[in-house]
Amino acid sequence: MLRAVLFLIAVLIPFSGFAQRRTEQIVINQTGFYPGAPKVAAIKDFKSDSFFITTPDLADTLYKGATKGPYSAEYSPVETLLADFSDFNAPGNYVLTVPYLGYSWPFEITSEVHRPLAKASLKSYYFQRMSVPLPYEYAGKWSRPEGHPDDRVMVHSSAASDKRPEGTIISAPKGWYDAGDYNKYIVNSGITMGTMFSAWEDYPEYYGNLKVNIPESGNGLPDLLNELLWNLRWMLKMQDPYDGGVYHKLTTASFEGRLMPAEAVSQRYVVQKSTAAALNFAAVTAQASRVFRNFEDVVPGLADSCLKAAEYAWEWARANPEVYYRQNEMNKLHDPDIETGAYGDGNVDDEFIWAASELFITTGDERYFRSVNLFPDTSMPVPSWNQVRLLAYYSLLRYGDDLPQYAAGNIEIIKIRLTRFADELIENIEYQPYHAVMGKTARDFVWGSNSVAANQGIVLINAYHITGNRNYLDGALHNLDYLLGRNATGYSFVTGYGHKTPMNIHHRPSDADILPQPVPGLLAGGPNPGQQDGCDYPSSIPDESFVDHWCSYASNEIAINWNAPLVYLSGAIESLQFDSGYSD
Ligand code: 9MR
Repeated sequence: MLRAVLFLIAVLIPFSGFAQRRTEQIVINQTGFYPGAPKVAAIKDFKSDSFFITTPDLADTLYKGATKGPYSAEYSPVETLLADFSDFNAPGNYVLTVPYLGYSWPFEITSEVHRPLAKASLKSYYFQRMSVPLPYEYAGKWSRPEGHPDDRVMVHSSAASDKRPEGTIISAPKGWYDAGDYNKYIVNSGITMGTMFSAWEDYPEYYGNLKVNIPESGNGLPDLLNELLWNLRWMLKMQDPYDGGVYHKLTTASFEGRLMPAEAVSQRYVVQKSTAAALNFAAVTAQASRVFRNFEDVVPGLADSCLKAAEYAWEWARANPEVYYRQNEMNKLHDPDIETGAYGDGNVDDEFIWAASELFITTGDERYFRSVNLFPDTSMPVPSWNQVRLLAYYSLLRYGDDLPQYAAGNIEIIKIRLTRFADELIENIEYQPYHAVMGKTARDFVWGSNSVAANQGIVLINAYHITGNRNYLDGALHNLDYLLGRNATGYSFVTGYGHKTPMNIHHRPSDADILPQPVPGLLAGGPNPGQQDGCDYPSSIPDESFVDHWCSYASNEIAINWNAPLVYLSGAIESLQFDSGYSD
């Protein structure tokens, strides 16, 4: 029946013609769309009243639409037209053509269209594992020998204590490489773990069934939790058992060269304890405790040890509320100098809020709730490694109905403010050049801007949970479309997903191995007009400040805290596709 209808349409619409070459001026989600979801492409710097959806061989024209626009952002001279074909919902493979301009990358319309991405973005963490070989069975052509056993880590002089003097050797194996570099940072593990534990807590049914072919698959824990456990095991080792404090990071003194993990063997150190590290650690282990409580048969005792660790770190942070990690100052006092990522956060109010909230939810202990001011101001800051207040709000919302009555007023305030913020985010997106929340302001384009897009998506999904209003979910999906190609660069920013994807990503194993294809499922940092790497960029316009080159660690690196909201966004949308009508 469907075929017959398509044939009829094909006959009725005259051939679009004049579009015999692929053009990069049409930017579109290069993977595809759900049948019942919004579907939009952007056409850069070209005038046309109409557009067409055709089969990839251009033989059959199935849909004709009128363009809208032009639209532009205040920070860019580029004008776009928007091609909205949301009411075309026949499953299949297509291209979008514009007369006299050309046709787009092919894309698919199908239900479960983002399932491969949901899996790959999670599987990317397996590829970041250290202290274990990645055999062919799980890693395919990206298999590699073990790197970084981290069983002989030295206590740096900045971290020395009576019980653990400088030079003490400790063991802190496992964990994930933070990014394109080979170090592990507690602060950045915090938001990463919190975001992915939240994916579990919000969508247990979906993740309960999502298998990504890792060694632990089928052991009684869902793969998402198996993967999180790999990093949690490392994090637990970063706590000083003698005082509860947590080392800020485990690192080499300088970044390693362009080597495979097994070849990068410089001495590793744990450095200075910090309040930010203790609080990130406390939040993560408190959340882990309640999550693993439900899997006592598979990981006996883990929930208890996590909670003990969380409370111990919390006490340390309360006793040491202003121990900041200031690398330059530290280097004046201690040797060797440490030059790797600092993740130095000069304000830990939000970390206190997050840790207190997770501890409160897990223990029900009113003390935690009373220990912080949940609302230092009325803003709803989009999460980043140094701003985790919303992670607290998300968890409080999730457990709102189970919390004591005295918390109810605050949960109401969070609902109101988060929904208001979501309204601001989606306001006028239909007039934006790429029809996305991302990029409404130039301020979105920071180092790791793609994680801003993904985290805005999570804000909107929370607003959808609160209200059931599909406009918020649509906004989240539009930001996913942005990440997958409907943006000013025309890149789908996820390695291996889409047609024009980063091939020279700043990721040491992908660079140092002999394969042309980078490890799949990794999100590039994204456009960043700061251009702090000093590389040669094609443009200085904020939304075009991206270059697919190894040199560009400020726009083309990967990082666990950027991939995590992509895991959440793709998994959440996949999980919500049926309720929202996307898959119909
Ligand atoms: O994501 C971090 C970004 O917000 C900072 O501006 C930047 C410079 O300090 O560092 C980024 O984090 C890097 C970290 O320091 C080391 N590992 C790679 C991270 C991603 O570039």
